Amino acid sequence: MKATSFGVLALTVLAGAMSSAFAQSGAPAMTDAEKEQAKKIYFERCAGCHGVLRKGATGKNLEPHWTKKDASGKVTEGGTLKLGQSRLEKIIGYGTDGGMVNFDDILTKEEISLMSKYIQNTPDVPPEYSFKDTLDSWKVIVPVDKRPTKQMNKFNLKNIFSVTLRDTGEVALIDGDTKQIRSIVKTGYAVHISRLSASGRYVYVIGRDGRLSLIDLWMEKPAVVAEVKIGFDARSVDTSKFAGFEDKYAIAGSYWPPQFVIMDGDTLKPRKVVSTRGMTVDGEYHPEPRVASIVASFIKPEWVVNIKETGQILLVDYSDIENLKTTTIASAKFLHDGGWDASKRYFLVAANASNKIAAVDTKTGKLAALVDTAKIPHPGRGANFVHPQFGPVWATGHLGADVVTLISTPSDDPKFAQYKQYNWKVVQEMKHVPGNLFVKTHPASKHFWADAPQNPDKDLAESVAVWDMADLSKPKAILNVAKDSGLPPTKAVKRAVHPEYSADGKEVWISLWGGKTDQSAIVVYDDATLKVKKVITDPKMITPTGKFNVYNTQHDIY
Ligand code: DHE
Repeated sequence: MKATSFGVLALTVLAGAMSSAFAQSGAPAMTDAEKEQAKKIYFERCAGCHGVLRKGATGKNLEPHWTKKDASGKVTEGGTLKLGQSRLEKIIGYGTDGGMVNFDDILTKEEISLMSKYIQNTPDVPPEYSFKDTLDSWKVIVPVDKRPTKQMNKFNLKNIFSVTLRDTGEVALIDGDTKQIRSIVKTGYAVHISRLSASGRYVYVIGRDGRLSLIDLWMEKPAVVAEVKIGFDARSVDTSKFAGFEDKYAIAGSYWPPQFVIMDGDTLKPRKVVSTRGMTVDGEYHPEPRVASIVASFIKPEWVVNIKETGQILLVDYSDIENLKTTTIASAKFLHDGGWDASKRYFLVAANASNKIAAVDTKTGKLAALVDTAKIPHPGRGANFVHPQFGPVWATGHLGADVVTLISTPSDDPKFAQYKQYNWKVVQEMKHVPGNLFVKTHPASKHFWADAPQNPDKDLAESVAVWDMADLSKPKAILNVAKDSGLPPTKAVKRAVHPEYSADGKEVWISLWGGKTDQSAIVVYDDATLKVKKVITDPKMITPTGKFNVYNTQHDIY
């Protein structure tokens, strides 16, 4: 906002058409319309990392006490320079070394200026979302007794991929055998993940807007059979997978309000809402402890629910949901994504602000280890393989460091007894590049894949690295996925993101995540030869990101 327009805005305030922003000493004034626009952009682009209340997690704290240069003349907050309009505009436009991406190719100059003003104003506290709100939003589109009693299509369901079409609010169900799109399903906004029921029949898809959609793969053309809105902002979902509870329950985690919802698995009828507000591992109250990753145990009727801001890992026992029992395990902040070790007894989750991986022993219900790693671990679900020198390892990549970390994991198999001495130690750091989000391998493969979509270098962001797990000292192969796709070059980065294996472990699918109006693609590689097998470029496939192979997701194979 230019200084000359300030007086005009002040008059508007007096006329009563302004937000309360002007009253917040020293914060740039905004009209109600500007504030509404900024609120929408903040939710879509910023809240995921910085939090609705802007207390910070993956991203920095953005509360006015240090975004705003106040009239008191105080220039630092805890030794850090207060930001102010022009510094904020630079950070939003060009990003930072600390992992903040540049928004100059996503937002206009005016939007960047608007957002810089918005975050110097006090955040609004959004409304709560009650059990009744959840229940009122619940819709069964096809009742259970009207659904097929057997598979009505001829697809090889095991090898279907549920693909997030991030900017269209859809998922594409792509046949892994033929590479044909079998169905495009309307879902919530910017879907985050798809997860499978224990039977592999139902796909659960959670939108960032909290809309959970249940897709029945047995229908002739798979479609949504039930829906519910579990909150305003969400990222995670899973189902009950323990013997006797298959397909019985679903659980979805919300960022705002900070809570999780337990539902019936086949209808999504809400059964229970549980708040996650409470004390951090440091003993401080946090008003917005968001639900990060959730995973279903195979060895107990339990979900592992990771609470980001408190650093508490909850083991939620669903054997009696009317009398819910929860074990709370203190780990470290801020919990984000994670996956099972090869035995599926230990769940390993990134505590990304502490540069640690927390491992929970789901058999004993105790913390097994807190392992120090390089900066900002981001495993996705991680990847398991048998290291030639150190035995079973679980791997994580890093957003903030140029390595892939290999951590030795315990095994009951006597053939691995010699490796016990390494358990829970970092046994190797493989050289990669910063900006990695996902790593992947498969029990049938000899290769290990890692992307780098957040790397500031365009070539690196458009490429993936592949190691030979039998000899990790061999130079890794770098595959430029954008070039391999044969698509015309674009100014916007086509981020190569999220390697995902086919059910048989013979192909690796990589999304090329370009601009909303650019042609995107999924590039399918032959895992043995590292040659391109197929480039899927259907015009309907807009901004593909996460891909979830039914069989691998159902059985947590990675
Ligand atoms: Fe994700 C997993 C949160 C940005 C693609 N992401 C997760 C999980 C969480 C999370 C909590 C674990 C879910 C689970 O296992 O139950 N992601 C967040 C954010 O808060 C963040 C940083 C910012 C935001 O606003 O959402 C964020 N994530 C992204 C993206 O920008 C990605 C790259 C593209 C997209 O589609 O939005 C992205 N996240 C993914 C994917 C997974 C994921 C593909 C699942 C990985 C898997 O293999 O299971």
